[in-house]
Amino acid sequence: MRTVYSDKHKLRDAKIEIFEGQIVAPFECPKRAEYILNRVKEVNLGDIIEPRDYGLEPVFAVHDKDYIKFLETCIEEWKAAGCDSEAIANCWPTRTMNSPHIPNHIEGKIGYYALAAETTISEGTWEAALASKDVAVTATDLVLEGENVAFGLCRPPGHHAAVDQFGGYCFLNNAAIAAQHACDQGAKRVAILDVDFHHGNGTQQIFYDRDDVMFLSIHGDPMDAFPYFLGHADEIGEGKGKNYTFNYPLPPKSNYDKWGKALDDALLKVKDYAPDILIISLGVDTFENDPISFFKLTSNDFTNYGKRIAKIGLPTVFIMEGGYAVEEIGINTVNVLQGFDG
Ligand code: Q9C
Ligand code: ZN
Repeated sequence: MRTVYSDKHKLRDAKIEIFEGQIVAPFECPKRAEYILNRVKEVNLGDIIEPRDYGLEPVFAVHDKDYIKFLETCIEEWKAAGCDSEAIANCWPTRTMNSPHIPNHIEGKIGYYALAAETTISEGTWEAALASKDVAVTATDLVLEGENVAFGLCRPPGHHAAVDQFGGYCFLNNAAIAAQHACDQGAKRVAILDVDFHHGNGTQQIFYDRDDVMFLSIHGDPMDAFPYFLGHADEIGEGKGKNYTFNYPLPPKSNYDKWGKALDDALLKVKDYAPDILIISLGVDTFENDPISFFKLTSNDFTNYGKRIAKIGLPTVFIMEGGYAVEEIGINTVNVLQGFDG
């Protein structure tokens, strides 16, 4: 299968993350994409191609216009306010203080648009996020144009990004932008299966009331894992979208036995839905040695589930999301893709 990749991901190179009460080097770092790309080359997975430039149109089809403006100008505004640092949120419209007014000051504005504090906005972040969505849309177009599968090596990831919020290392929701693009190109039904360790809260929110995009997610139970406030089994969609969202929250230490049962159920639902295209939000932070997650999948399990996804026989786009065991991220990611390719 072909891999879509852009060097521009390197522009997202933040120096800090807030983790367990400390300032640490970000888990979501440029080395991740390097390891994946190297593995793609090492096993000769297929050609590696540059993304096409889709501009902002597919972004506005999913995200709020003022949110996009904010992402674009955030770091400039932050510096103009006298802060010589990466932009980071430290106050929010919380449950008891949530008027609809969006503050003028960048400190208030970033709180309005942030869903968590761990993720900074650094110089170059916006440009990298733009390239990442181009990678996702290009991979999707390859499949819409007739290839049976393609891999979008996206970085930064996207599935936590909501209509007008960033966080969890995500800025633009690459998988959602890709799915909406497929709809706009004439797909009648699209399914997004999110196998990242974390719940894809952003993707869920974007398509929650829609029946033309099904969303399914297998993830660490939000009672115990980020993003904490979404991803419960009783979230099933609303309005027309009722019964087009499916969540499979799993407890700490879940192994492939347990995880695979959720996958089987999700794949049955996808098959019944018979989408024109399947988008996999591919995070490999389900790995047993992932530093920030709690599932127990082994490197071989990734190959196995790639095969299981291929078995339902749908045109499939893999969109890279998380995975933070950097040394093994290339092997685990490409194992899924090779499993799919057989
Ligand atoms: N104690 C993605 O995988 N922090 N984002 C978790 C764990 C945020 C993950 C803290 C993790 C975001 C795309
Ligand atoms: Zn994740």
